[in-house]
Amino acid sequence: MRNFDLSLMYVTDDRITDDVAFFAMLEAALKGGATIIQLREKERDTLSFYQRAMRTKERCALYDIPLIINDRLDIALAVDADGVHIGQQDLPAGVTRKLLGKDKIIGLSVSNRLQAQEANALDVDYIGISPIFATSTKREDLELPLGMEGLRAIRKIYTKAITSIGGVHAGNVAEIMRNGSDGIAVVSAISKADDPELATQQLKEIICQTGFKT
Ligand code: TZP
Ligand code: MG
Repeated sequence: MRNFDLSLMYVTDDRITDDVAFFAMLEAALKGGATIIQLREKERDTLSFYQRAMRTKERCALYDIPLIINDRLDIALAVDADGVHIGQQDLPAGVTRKLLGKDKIIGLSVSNRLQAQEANALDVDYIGISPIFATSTKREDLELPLGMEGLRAIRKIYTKAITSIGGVHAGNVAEIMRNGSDGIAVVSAISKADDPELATQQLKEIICQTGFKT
């Protein structure tokens, strides 16, 4: 599983604590055409994170969509997820690769050009530009938005796949794709939409129109 479609990542919303609402939202994203799911739970204890991850994996498997786990390598291993998404302060990429194995997906957040340069030497599958635009969804440890200029610069530096996260919505997806991103990753553009399935479909349509590469 290192061949995957990064074009439309739904990053789950950790403000949705209720399981019924959480899984309804996940289903909407899957039905709407999300190509990869990232389970991100910042407040949850280990047991309930694990339980949510198990159920999320079952749902993703029904749609043949990969599931990656934010930050928590132990949870990814425990549920045999398709991969992990790590930040600059998590376990180093090399250690993560060693523990996770060669067939799993590893994504790494980068917030500047130097980190993108360094990522070229790492055995990761994609980087996530974090953040591309300002967002109120993630407040802790968030660097300055890189914007289109930062994205273009990183596109020239980094040789593998790039996704962009932070303040991404239907109104700015096209320019993100045109400026060199291979995909987008969103929380609120799906989870805060009036109709999350429709919102996912609309994001996907714009991505397809701007010609995503797998
Ligand atoms: N990492 C960088 S920005 C962000 C994360 C998890 C939050 C993105 O949320 P939204 O609602 O899509 O701006
Ligand atoms: Mg992280």
